[in-house]
Amino acid sequence: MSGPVPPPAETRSGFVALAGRPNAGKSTLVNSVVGDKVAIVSDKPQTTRREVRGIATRPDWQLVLVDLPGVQRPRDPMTERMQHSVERALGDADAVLFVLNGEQQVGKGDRFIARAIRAARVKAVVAVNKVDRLSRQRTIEALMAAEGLGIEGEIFPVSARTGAGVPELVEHLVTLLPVGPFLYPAEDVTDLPERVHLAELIREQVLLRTRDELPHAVEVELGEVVGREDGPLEIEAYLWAEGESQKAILIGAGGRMVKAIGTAARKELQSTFGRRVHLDLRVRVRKAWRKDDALLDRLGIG
Ligand SMILES: Nc1nc2c(ncn2[C@@H]2O[C@H](COP(=O)(O)OP(=O)(O)OP(=O)(O)O)[C@@H](O)[C@H]2O)c(=O)[nH]1
Ligand SMILES: [Mg+2]
Repeated sequence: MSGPVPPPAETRSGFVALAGRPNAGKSTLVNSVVGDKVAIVSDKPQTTRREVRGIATRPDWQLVLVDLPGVQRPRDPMTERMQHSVERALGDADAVLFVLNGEQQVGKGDRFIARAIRAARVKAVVAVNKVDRLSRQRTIEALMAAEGLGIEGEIFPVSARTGAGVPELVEHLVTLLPVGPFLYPAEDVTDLPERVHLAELIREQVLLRTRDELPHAVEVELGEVVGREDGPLEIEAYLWAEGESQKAILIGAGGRMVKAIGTAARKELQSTFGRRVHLDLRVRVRKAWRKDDALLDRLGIG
């Protein structure tokens, strides 16, 4: 038979919010489902600070995954805002995907999240992640521990890193979506504004190269972005540090640290946006930026 393919009779679409402790692999899982790097990932807890929606579209469904900050006790106005945004997102979603780190024992933090999900009265699914690091026996134990959390919903063993188990999980999530038209254009993979996406990819390189308190104390804000035809995308960005000693670490001996961050970030940006990038990074001190409501608003946190 020839001729145009008729559109599917019925489409499903909706939002699935990801909840879980910091470092469970929520952002990695979103990138794996979307097939593109929409959310930044690092081994530091609390990598995600702002909601990121990753969009996966097939002819008959559109799944919008809402990547959220890891749930933990707030420590300052910034983490408080992050926490509130998580609660709001759980209430607004069509379903919640609770991501557990299979490498760790189920703990107090997970039971706290399980209670919040039950209280939100939303359909839930559990993913036990990082099974690529577990033996068969330990995977079974992790699945049983997940069951002990008392979430009414299916439990899937997955590896966001290798993709194992992810298609089965996605297939199930789609069945939980309401019937309805697509919410975003089929070619979109995220709703992040380009400026935020750019700043996040730079922040990822800061996270990968810093440790202790520093990863949590740095924020990236874009300055001017100029993209002339035939020329590179010229990006100016500020790295906000909270004090002079942090600033010194970020700059590094002879400027080596900021240079390494800049080189790596430029490569990421070039491959993500498919064009040449010129990046001008400036390290600045802004005391207590995590308590600065106006700045947090501008940065879109909470
Ligand atoms: N081995 C293995 N590592 C994983 C897997 N998924 C994620 N990771 C690693 O776990 C770390 C945390 O991943 P993220 O995706 O940033 O975790 P997150 O849950 O989004 O963390 P927050 O944003 O801090 O809440 C990173 O180092 C990932 O590479 C997995 O399936 N297997
Ligand atoms: Mg994350």
